[in-house]
Amino acid sequence: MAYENITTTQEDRTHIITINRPKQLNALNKATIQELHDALDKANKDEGTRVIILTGSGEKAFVAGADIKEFANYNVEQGQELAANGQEILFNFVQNLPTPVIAAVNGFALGGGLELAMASHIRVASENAKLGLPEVSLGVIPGYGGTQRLAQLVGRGKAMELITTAGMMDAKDAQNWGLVNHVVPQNELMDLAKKLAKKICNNSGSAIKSAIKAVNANYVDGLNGFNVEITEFGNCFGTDEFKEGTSAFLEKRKPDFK
Ligand code: DAK
Repeated sequence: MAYENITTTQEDRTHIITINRPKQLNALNKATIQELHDALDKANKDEGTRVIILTGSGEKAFVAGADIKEFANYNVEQGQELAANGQEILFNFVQNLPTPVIAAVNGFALGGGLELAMASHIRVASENAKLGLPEVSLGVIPGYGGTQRLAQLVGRGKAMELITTAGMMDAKDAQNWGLVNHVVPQNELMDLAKKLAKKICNNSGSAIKSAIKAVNANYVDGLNGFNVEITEFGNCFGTDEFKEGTSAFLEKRKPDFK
């Protein structure tokens, strides 16, 4: 599939998706959101892919937000429709993807960019990263899940401060607040993301899929996360990977998860 706004590469079992609109600091327009959906869907369905890394091209930005030029003229209906559509095809889609997604935040992650990073399962950042939800400075609010996910990650008080001041956190602050897991110099960022990906690849894909479902269940209205955990835990016992994992342990060898 030919993409105009992203590039994709496969390294062993890790699929790397790079948002590639450097002149616009990788801002997300509708076409980019659709391409990201298509690429993530394809990678998730590819049996040779176990982890996905999302990053931005260049050294300045992961994603500097939704494309302001594109949404500047939307009306109320278009705003609601596009927020709902974007949440479904990209942001909720990423959060619920059975294949783990690591966001390698290589610079500005603002607005929709931070929302994309927050929807990802793991976030790592370069030292120059700046993260924020500046939407209220434009007269809108975060529309791709940011009001919910930021509060879940850093707590309601800090989320309120960051959103209402339209401020930016530097990478170290973001790490201290639990918004990103690790901070490294920019030239080490992809190596770190790939190292984490490699560790994930050594484990059972079916168990990871169940774990993602169970963790996410806490954030779904009407679902009891503990009950989902019990169901998913039980399901693991019916998988070949459980048999392989336990046999490998008992036979004192490394498991070979296909
Ligand atoms: N959209 C479009 N173009 C952008 C952009 C953006 N978000 N961010 C940067 N650019 C473009 C700039 O216009 C500039 O283009 P040229 O003028 O060269 O043509 C180029 O990227 C370089 O940017 P700067 O010259 O501004 O670079 P600086 O180093 O001076 O500043 C910056 C970097 C990241 C601090 C600054 O560019 C900036 O403040 N960018 C905007 C950040 C921002 O406010 N992002 C949007 C957050 S709001 C919706 C759902 C969700 C949303 C909206 C609608 N619907 C469902 C309808 C979410 C909204 C947001 O994400």
